[in-house]
Amino acid sequence: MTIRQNEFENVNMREDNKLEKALLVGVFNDQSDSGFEASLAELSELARAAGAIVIGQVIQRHPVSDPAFLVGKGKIAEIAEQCITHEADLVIFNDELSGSQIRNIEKAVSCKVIDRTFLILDIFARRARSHEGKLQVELAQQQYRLSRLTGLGQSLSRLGGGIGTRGPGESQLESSRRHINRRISVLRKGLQAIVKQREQSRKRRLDNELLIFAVVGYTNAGKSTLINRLCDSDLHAADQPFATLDPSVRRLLLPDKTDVLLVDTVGLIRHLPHQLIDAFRSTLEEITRADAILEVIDCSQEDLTSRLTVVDELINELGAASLPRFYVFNKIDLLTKSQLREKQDSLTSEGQRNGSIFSRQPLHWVSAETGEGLDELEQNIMMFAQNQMLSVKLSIPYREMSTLHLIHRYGRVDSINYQSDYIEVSAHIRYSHYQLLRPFVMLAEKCEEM
Ligand SMILES: Nc1nc2c(ncn2[C@@H]2O[C@H](COP(=O)(O)OP(=O)(O)OP(=O)(O)O)[C@@H](O)[C@H]2O)c(=O)[nH]1
Ligand SMILES: [Mg+2]
Repeated sequence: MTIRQNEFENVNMREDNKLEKALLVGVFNDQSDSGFEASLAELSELARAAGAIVIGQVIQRHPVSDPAFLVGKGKIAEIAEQCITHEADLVIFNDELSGSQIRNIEKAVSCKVIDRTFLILDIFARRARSHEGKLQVELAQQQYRLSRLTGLGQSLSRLGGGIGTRGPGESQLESSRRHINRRISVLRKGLQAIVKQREQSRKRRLDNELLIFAVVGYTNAGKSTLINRLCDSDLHAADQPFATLDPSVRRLLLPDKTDVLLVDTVGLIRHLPHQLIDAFRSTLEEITRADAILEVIDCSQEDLTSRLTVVDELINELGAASLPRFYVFNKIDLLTKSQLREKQDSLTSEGQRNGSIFSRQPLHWVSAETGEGLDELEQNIMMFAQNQMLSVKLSIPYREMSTLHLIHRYGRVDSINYQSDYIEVSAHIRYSHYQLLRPFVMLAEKCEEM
C-alpha cells in the first residue's frame, strides 16, 4: 500500500521560510489553576520547538461565559492590537479550541489561530522519522481536523439526509469529511500491517527472553540520555520536547554479565492530545509488555509532582500500574546539595502525608550526564533481574543434549560437569521456564542474592 506524504507537514511554516512570530493566549480558570504558569511556560517551549518566535502573551484572568471566543471581547481586542503592533503571524491558545471558536477568533483578530493540541501535533509531524511514526502522527492530525470540521455550522452541512444530500450537490463540508474519513481508513490499515509485523518480531524477542524495562517519563526528562549512558548507545537526545518518537531497544549488560533490554519511549506532556494517545496506542502499549518500568523524572523542575502525575495517569490508563517501578530522579547535577536535600525531604514527607509510593519505595537520584548514582541504579536493576530467576541444578541425560542449548538461550549457565551417564548443570533460569526444564531439575531454589 502506498501512502502519500503527510499533507500537514510544515503547516505553520511561512512561505519565505522565516520563523513565525507567535502571540500566546492563556485562560486562567479554576481547574487549570495550579499548573497554569508552568503550562504557559511549556506552551512557549512548544512554540519555539515548532519553529516560532514568541513575541508576547495575553492572559484572560476571569472565566468568560461566551463560548464563541473562549476569551472576553476586551481580550479579543487586545489580541488583535498586539498582533498588529508585533506583526504576529499566528496566535496560539493554550486551551483546546473548537472549530467554530478558531474561525470566530481568526475573523475577529485577522490572524491565523491555532491551539495547543494543533501545535503539539505539528511538532510530532516535524519529528516523525519512521514510517510508523509518520502514519501515527498523520492519523492524529486527520482526527483533529475531522473534529474541527463540525464547527463550520449547520448551514454548510447537509448531513441531515434526504433528497439532494448525496452526489454532485453535496456540500463542501461533507466532501471534506468523506475525504478525511477515507484517508483515516487508509492510515489505519497501514498501521495495522505494521503492528502485525511488530508482533512477529516481539515473538522473536520473547524467544530470547531477556527482561524488558520500559523507560517512561515526561518529555525532556533525560530518558534517551540515561539509556545512552547505561548502554553506551547513541540514541538521539536533545534539549527539546519530543526528541524521541519511535520506541528503540538497547541492551544493558549488568555487572553479573546478564543482559536486560531497555526500551526508550515517546515523552509525555500535560494535556497530551487524546488523538495522539489513540494513534500512538500500539506503541505505548509496548510499556505494558515490559517486566518493569523505569520512570524518569527531571528533578530540577519546579512542577515535579504535577509532571509525575501526568506520567502516572498515562501508565494507569494503559493498564500498566501494577508493573514493578523504579523511580529515577535525573539531572541531580543541576541542583546544589541543599536543593537536592530539600527535594528529597519534600517528596518523602509528601509521600508520608498522602500515603503515596514515595514513602515506601527506594528512590534513585542520578545524573545521566555525569553518571552519578548510576552504579547503584544498575545494582538495583540487577537485583530485580536476579529476583526473576531461579537457581537450579539439573541432571540431563546425554540423549537430551539439546536441552543444554535451551538453558543457554533462556538463562545463565554457571557450571557444567560431564558425568559418566548424565550432564550436571548449575544454572539460573527465568521462573517462566521452570516448567520447560522441570523433568531435569534436581534442585531449585530462589536466588540467594534476592
Ligand atoms: N544537566 C543534565 N542534563 C541532562 C541530564 N540528562 C539529560 N540531560 C539533557 O536533557 C535534555 C533532554 O534529554 P533527552 O535524553 O533527549 O530527554 P528525553 O526524556 O529522552 O526526551 P524526549 O525524547 O523528548 O521525551 C538533553 O539536552 C540532555 O543532554 C542530566 O542528568 N543532567
Ligand atoms: Mg528521548
